[in-house]
Amino acid sequence: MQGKIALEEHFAIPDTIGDSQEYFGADIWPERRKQLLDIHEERLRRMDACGIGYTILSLNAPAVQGITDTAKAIDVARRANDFLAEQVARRPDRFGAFAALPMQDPDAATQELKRTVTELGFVGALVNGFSNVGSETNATYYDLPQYTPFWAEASRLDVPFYLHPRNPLVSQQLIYEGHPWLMGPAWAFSPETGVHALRLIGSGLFDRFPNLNVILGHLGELIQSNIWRTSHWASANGKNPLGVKAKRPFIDYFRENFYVTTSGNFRTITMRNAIDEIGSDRVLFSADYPFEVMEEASTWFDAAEIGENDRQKIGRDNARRLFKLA
Ligand code: GRE
Ligand code: ZN
Repeated sequence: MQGKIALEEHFAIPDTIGDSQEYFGADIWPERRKQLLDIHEERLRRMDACGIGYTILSLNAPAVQGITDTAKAIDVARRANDFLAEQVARRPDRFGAFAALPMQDPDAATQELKRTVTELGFVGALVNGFSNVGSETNATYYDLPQYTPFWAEASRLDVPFYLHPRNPLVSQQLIYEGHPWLMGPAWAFSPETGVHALRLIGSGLFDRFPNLNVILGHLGELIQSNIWRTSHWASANGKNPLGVKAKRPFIDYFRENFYVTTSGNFRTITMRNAIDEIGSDRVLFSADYPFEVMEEASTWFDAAEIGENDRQKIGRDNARRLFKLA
């Protein structure tokens, strides 16, 4: 398929590049490093070869979210966003931008979202899970009350919030002890990110801001396969013994306030499951370059056994509508 749009595609700046190194052996890292730092050369050549017409770029992970010094987080986010804006300005026909946000300071994050969307033309934000506020042992999640003004601004600006993975806090890694191969993309990223999304739902966030859209990568971070059961047990359902704040069943918010992308999860059965669960209007193509091979994502997607109308929607038209692209 030509003219695809991809939206979980990462770059890095010198301040953040080191965060991605641990996922690769010394043999592979130099190539990944180069790919993360490149925007206009290899990336664009691969996009051409893959039929990807437009890429929405985002910073690598955890990057800003992992910076314990809030003033530094604010500074790195701002510089990353300014750098990205300059790159997009060179090729606005091929690239768009998600903001990196210093969520450590809800007010600064709100201002940066507003600045990047209204002044730099960014189409939303991509945030790498919880923020370490003041310490590496702190995890601050965005359902907490101090984020209400932030969500109000995201709702007012009407831009999506991409909740991207990071690893759980060290204090939460006991279950993986002795099994380091389950950290990161193999498993640990998804429950960390999926639970964060369920926290947003259960907090009643989407009752307060019904037009908010949250995007999850990796075909839903494991939520979709358990959503009936989570909804069955966690929703208020008239009984509400545990005091959940959300008024309606969890599954309703998953269908109405979430999008999922195919980033890093090139499995037709799972994509069809997402189409069945939330509808082909809410599934979006993505690769997760350079953590995944752009050609593998595209070759899989272009030939996947789904209807051609769905391929056009997932490959391009849904993103065009969601991000109000020309
Ligand atoms: C990512 O998407 O950010 C990512 C990593 C590390 C490994 C795989 C991956 O940061 O997809
Ligand atoms: Zn990613």
